[in-house]
Amino acid sequence: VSGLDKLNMCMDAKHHKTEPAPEGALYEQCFPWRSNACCTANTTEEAHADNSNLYNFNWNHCGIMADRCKRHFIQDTCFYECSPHLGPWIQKVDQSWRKERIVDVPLCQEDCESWYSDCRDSITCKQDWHTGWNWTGGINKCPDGAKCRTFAEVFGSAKTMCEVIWSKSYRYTTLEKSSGRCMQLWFEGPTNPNLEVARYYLNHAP
Ligand code: FOL
Repeated sequence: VSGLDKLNMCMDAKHHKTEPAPEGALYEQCFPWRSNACCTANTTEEAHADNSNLYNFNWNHCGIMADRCKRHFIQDTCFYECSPHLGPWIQKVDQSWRKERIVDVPLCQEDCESWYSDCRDSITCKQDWHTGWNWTGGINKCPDGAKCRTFAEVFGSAKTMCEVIWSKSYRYTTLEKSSGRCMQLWFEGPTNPNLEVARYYLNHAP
């Protein structure tokens, strides 16, 4: 993958298109990605559903997740499925459901902190939501011995939640959106601010 392509590409994963392209009508919270997206309209509609067929993942595994918390998970799904500017953080993986993933995407502090503060009182039973569920019955249930507790109890901090919930997809930062040095889950389209952030990290690789 060339440097320029890394600024505009889709990871090789379960629902991603092979290449980014405009989408006429992305659904609700995914709307800001419409001018250039790795997701289809259908994926974005599913992203808003409980137990969507994307991963059969059940947000309500410890009772109903509050809407103000769920909207952050919907936004994370839009970001994960639609973003065309994640190239600097895409790595190959050997998983049954995807060949590539994102690792250590520097997340803007406001986005991580607001996600955690809106979810503090919601309930879960696990820190890492990628593995270790009981899938008998077709959707994820808490495994034996995993107690349902508040996010505040399970994660203890915004940093731990953002970094651990999707097994290091994100890196917590104290950078603000205005810095241009962190990736934004929440922005108002149609210009995606994350392109310039990706360009910066591509040219300042660790
Ligand atoms: N959001 C972000 N930011 N990064 C991600 O990597 C991400 N991934 C998902 C959704 N949003 C994301 C996908 N979520 C399983 C669980 C969750 C999931 C996808 C798949 C799952 O089937 N887990 C099995 C193990 C599967 C395996 O690794 O072979 C389990 O044991 O629970």
